[in-house]
Amino acid sequence: PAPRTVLLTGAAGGLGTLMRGLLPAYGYELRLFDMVPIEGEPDAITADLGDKDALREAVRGVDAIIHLAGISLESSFDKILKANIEGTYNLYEAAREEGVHRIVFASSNHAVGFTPRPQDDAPLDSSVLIPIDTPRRPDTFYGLSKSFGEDLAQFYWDKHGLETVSVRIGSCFMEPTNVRMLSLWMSPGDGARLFHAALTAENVGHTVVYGSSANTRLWWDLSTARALGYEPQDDSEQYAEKLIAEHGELDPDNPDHAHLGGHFCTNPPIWPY
Ligand code: NAI
Ligand code: 15L
Repeated sequence: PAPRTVLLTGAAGGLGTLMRGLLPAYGYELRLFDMVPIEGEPDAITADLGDKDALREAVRGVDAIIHLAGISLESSFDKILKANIEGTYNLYEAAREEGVHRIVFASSNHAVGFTPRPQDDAPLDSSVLIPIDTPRRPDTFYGLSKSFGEDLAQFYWDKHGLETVSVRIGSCFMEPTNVRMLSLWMSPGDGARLFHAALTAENVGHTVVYGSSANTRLWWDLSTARALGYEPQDDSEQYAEKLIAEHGELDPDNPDHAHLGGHFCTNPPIWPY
């Protein structure tokens, strides 16, 4: 049966807030989890991913989990180790112990961030799109933790039959804010469509997908996402003229623009806490 009760970790964050707004329309009943309280949500669980007892209670009785909680930018290895590596392990262990069978894991483009981006003069057909089985090339400790999360997900499928869809999210914000995001943007509406597909597709085992809208300037292959039933409705192209006027085209000689992970490869934004 399709899942109904879904634990949303990282529910206080940017993507969590967008999904709290959009996913109930698909019929999901969300249980919210974050280390910071969520205004207007007295039933949300306020706990850290390091708190195994709280996690065990949080996952008890849910049909599936969308795992967004964690450090979402670059940080020290120690902090990433606690929140993203140990935290994701703690969540999977809790899910296994409580018999939850499906997790949607928020991986990131930064797990493959050092992959060269397709050049602007390349023909935009599927032969140049970055394939889903491209070798992982993390661009940060952050990206490394997402690479670990994907391996953890594969392991829990092979060993314990716990299914995961790992979504290598591009940039999911209300609007794209730079030229790189014209290629990587996932509109919030498409984000909800993709999470819904990842929650409801049958027999996913461990499936890895790229997460973006059907952008004109797409760099990667959406076929594994489409195979889950995802049908993106949006395209960032409506923002192209304005963003290119503001920032200029991507420059092949600029190291910030050379790779899929963009400036995370050279000068990553640092998690402020
Ligand atoms: P965010 O930083 O706005 O939200 C992350 C949330 O996780 C925060 O509310 C924070 O309080 C919570 N959190 C952090 N450490 C925690 C811990 N130890 N225990 C409990 N809660 C903890 O990030 P955003 O943009 O909402 O991203 C959500 C997820 O999606 C992250 O895992 C991020 O890596 C991933 N992602 C997001 C992308 C995007 O475009 N927004 C792109 C690629 C991946
Ligand atoms: C990510 O993984 C980050 O969590 C998000 O804040 C954006 O920076 C995104 O990647 C991106 O590459 O634009």
